[in-house]
Amino acid sequence: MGKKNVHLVAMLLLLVLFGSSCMAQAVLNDKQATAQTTRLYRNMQKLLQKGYMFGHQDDLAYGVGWKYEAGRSDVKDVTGDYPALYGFELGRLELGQAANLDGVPFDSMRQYIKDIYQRGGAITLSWHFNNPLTGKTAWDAPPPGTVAAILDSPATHQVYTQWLDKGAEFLASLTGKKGEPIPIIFRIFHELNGSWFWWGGKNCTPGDIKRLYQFTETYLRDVKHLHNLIYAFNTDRFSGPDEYLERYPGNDYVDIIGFDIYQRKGGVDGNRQFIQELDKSLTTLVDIAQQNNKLAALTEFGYNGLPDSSWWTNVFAKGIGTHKISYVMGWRNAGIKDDQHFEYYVPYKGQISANDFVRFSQLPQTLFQKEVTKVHLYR
Ligand code: BMA
Repeated sequence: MGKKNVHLVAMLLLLVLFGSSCMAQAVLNDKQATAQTTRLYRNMQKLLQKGYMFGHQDDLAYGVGWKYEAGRSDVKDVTGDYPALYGFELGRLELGQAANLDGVPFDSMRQYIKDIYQRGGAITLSWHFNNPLTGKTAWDAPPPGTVAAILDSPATHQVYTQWLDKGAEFLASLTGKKGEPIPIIFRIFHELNGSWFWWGGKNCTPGDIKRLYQFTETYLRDVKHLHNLIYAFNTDRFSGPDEYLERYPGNDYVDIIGFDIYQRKGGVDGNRQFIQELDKSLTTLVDIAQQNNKLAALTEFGYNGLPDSSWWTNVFAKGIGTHKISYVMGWRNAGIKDDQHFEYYVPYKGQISANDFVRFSQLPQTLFQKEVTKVHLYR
């Protein structure tokens, strides 16, 4: 190759490299996002090269057989480290109640969130808010029309915005040592392709839920001036890209895309099917994320009661494989609930999958608190 050609090839290579790194750079939609929020999002993107953060819902509030013990966590009891990401739930905040629908006091939640931020963990919030048309719970889906009523009926609209005001007040109270707002991955209207919540599936039209998503985000950002929110759009399990995108409010409203999935069938077949479904769905998700410059995440997962002693490394980690996702979040360790049903998705000390969970936590691609503290998510 002549000298000229070498230069030409080198320039082309630089262009390709520069071009692809530019394309890969996802940017938050909120142009006024706080410095810490922008940094968290950027650092989450960088972390994709290392692996995925492990998250757990209500991790610090309670676990199997215990409640509200300072510093305790089932994840830490088993692995010696906290999760890297922590989920909390806002349901009943809209009613002005002191505790959420699972009994977690909002004052404690605020303190957990401050402590987590202080040690460099990431926080995500969901909101099973009541039905503003019927006044019943989030699961009160029929009659259809709640979403349309929020958009079009002044009375329902007012109830809804008053609820958002209460949410905004709590969100604004989440501040760091210097008064800076703590960044929150906000997972509103979760599982919106399923029909079990008033905002999902056949309980509203895709057009209406998109409008409500857009309205809600615009209201929180421009009327309530919240600039610490990273919006995570998420469906439940889905059949393919068409179903996934049917209710997508648009690239200008979404920063992270994810889905929720639970394993319900056990045994060799159940495991195989779960690995295949995870792999297939993550392939689609990460494709969509790359095409739209978004981050991908497994926003909620679980296998209730963890009856398989090698589930973490043999099933879950295999399903995730090498897909480039930012985090995975296990749902809550409620233990035995008031209705006598048990519910937990992360092992407690002595649980049969506990040893395997330790092995899982030691895989190079799984990130827990100590690892993310080192990289300074907010710096
Ligand atoms: C569900 C269950 C319920 C809980 C609700 C909201 O998946 O865990 O027990 O009340 O989430 O957190």
